[in-house]
Amino acid sequence: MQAQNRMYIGGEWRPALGQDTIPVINPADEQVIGHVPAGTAADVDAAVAAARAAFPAWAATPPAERAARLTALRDGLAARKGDIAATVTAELGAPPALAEAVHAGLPIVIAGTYAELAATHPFEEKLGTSTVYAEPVGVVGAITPWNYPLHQIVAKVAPALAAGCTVVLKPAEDTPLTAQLFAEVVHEAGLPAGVFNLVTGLGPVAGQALAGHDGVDLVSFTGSTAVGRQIGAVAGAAVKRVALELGGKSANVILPGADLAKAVNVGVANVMSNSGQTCSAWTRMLVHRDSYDEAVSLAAAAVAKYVPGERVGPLVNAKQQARVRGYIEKGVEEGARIVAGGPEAPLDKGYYVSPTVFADVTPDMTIAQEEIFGPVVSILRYEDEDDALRIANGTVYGLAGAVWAADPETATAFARRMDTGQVDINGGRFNPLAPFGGYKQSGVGRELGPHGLAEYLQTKSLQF
Ligand code: TXE
Repeated sequence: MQAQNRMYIGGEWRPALGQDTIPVINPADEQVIGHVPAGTAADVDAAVAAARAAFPAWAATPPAERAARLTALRDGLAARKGDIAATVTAELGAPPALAEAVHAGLPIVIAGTYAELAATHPFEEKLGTSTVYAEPVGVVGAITPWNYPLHQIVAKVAPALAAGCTVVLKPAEDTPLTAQLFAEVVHEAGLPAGVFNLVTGLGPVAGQALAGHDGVDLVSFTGSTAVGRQIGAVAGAAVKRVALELGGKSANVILPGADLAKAVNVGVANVMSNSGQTCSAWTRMLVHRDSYDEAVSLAAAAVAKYVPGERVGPLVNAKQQARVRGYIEKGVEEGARIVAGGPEAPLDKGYYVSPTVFADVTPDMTIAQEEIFGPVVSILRYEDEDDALRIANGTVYGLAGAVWAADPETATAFARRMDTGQVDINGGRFNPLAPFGGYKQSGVGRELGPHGLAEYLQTKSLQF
């Protein structure tokens, strides 16, 4: 990759203002694969200045022209799909098939939806005697995590650009190479200078400088609840727009009459995907007491197919590996029963964790309450539907979930009572237009589709 020691600011690759760099490590073999600049507050200032300078012209660019640039961006991502997948595999450790299909494939679809929405969204509408304009909020500070390196970027940048906003991105320090590749594609897509800017760096330095910057009108953050809280507080004090996409502890509710084998297999696959590093993962499996033992056996058999180093990649870094192993130890300490996996690392090299299934998990246990962010499924027993609902809703989170039942009506009725932002019914099907985001402490705001676009718009009404 050509640009590793540079940042993309004002339409060009510039050297960083400071000297420090951050090593990028392949978590599958712990080898250093590159270095990127550790951006400082001065780099953030330069990027925000470039985004501010570019804002008026981009905001005034007709939506059809913004749509054309987004189509070029989508096509550019599609043309570089192989490079993207290889880069995500190198810096996140994602197995190649997952990297190709999800890490590279999904953002292409999302960019495409925003190319279309930019062209079709009603940026001007009549309401009674008023004309209401949907105008871009301004300069966006986007701070993204490492778990889906490109998706997290595109889910913020594409709607921001569609709306007419300009962006400064601070990607996660673990996965900056994918962000650099994205900036190359932006450049090739012919976006005007300053519309998109990239500053790599550490969260508490570059991230904090961006989140608190006076020249930023909206901060869109995805990451931990702890950092989200800080960013929300800073944005609140500055009366600035903020979107927070935080953790989850989603329930996979298997109601009596559901196809148990399918619900368990799909449920286990959902958690194992991306080594469990997915905020919407269905980490709590809720099973009726009459089917409980059968579900536990099915889950243990299902997880055996997820071999570390083959179908399951490592965790992103040593800290996350230690954290997840700590949660597994905590589960044992608090009395849950391991039916597969355990705290021992399965391989000598790389930040791997054994795919783990816990039975006899009760709702008050730490592993049933806190986000683990690893390949760990907890199976909880419920007595009746009300009990299942109480358990499903009994965490501080509310991001996603699943309901399985004999028919979609029964599942839908249950899902409507769940305090959560997205629910898959009898397996569901990914829809890139469906709003994604949290109830309760899972966050503020929505991503994807028209609801994701609305985050980057503000209305002005003219009365006649
Ligand atoms: O997140 P951080 P970490 C959860 C998950 C995981 C835990 C810790 O439970 O185990 O968070 O992960 C930037 N000001 N999720 O430590 O630190 C940072 O540089 C401004 C859920 O990696 O929140 C990175 O770009 N920015 C999640 C981003 O925030 C700061 C995805 C996320 O890093 C900052 C990832 C600061 N003070 C983790 N400190 C999801 N919702 O999908 C850090 N950052």
